[in-house]
Amino acid sequence: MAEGTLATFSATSTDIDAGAVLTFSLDPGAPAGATLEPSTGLFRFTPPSGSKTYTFTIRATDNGSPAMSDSATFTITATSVAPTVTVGPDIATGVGLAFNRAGSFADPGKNTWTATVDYGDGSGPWPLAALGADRSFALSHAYDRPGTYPVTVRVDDGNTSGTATFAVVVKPPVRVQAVRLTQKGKKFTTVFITYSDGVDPTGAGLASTYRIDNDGKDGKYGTKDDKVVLLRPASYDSTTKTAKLIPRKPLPTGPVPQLRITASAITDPSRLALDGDHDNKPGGDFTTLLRKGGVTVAGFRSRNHQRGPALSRFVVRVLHFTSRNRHPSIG
Ligand SMILES: [Ca+2]
Ligand SMILES: [Ca+2]
Ligand SMILES: [Ca+2]
Repeated sequence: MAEGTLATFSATSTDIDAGAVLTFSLDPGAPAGATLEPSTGLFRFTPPSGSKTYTFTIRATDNGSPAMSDSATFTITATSVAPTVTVGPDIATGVGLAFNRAGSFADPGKNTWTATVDYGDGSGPWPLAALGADRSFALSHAYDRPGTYPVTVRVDDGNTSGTATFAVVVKPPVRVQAVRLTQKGKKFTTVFITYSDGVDPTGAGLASTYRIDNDGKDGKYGTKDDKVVLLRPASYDSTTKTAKLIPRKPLPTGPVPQLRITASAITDPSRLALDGDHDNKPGGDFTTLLRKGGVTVAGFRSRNHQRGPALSRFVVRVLHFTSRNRHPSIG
């Protein structure tokens, strides 16, 4: 039988003396916790934990004088039962955003349990110190890279252990997927910015989130002669995940304007900021040059990333600005 489960039966005995009253008892040496009702012979025993064989001797004594008795010896063999661990389904979260999950385990034995959790990111198994009296535990962890991480909880009862696993899917932070320009004559009229995920329309639809500069006569950004291009009120279409910027005056395609997006103003559904600098972590402003005639910039450089909607003929090349070659801040 399984550890921690009740064994019960009634002992019976017959006495050939008419009217004899029998009293049942357990002989000394019976395992602790075993009981036998003297009058009915009801036996009860719950093996506490582990695989073990228990021996009992039940004695029936009559009320004659002298009292006569008889006994029977039997054994109960208990087997260890591994804990059953429950952790729930897979869960999604964002980079740097801790997920929280409550789990539990069941075990019929009267064990002393220890538990570990491996969050699947190479940090190794951690002890789960706070096992609740109700056999519950709490999981919480944050990941600093996108990916799918198997989380394994192991509960050990001293004899055997049980495990359960679920996956934490850490989504990459939102990025700029494409920047598209429409041109009329020799001027850009509209800038479309498509994000890789739905973003908060408040920030994405604000012109102040975006900044377009011309580099001025010196051909450099971050210098005094830079000119800020005034924008009309911006808008954001949550269906296409695309923001629309319209300069107050169409942008000449001659000088190469620079677009900068303030990362903190663009937040994904997990409220994580735009990964404008493509380091897989939220934050980092997005900067790109808006070149005419086919040198316009799209944001994604990774081949694994899905391209945005069909881009105009102006999008032919992907540029990525690292901290080495990025233009100085002009904020
Ligand atoms: Ca057990
Ligand atoms: Ca300049
Ligand atoms: Ca980043």
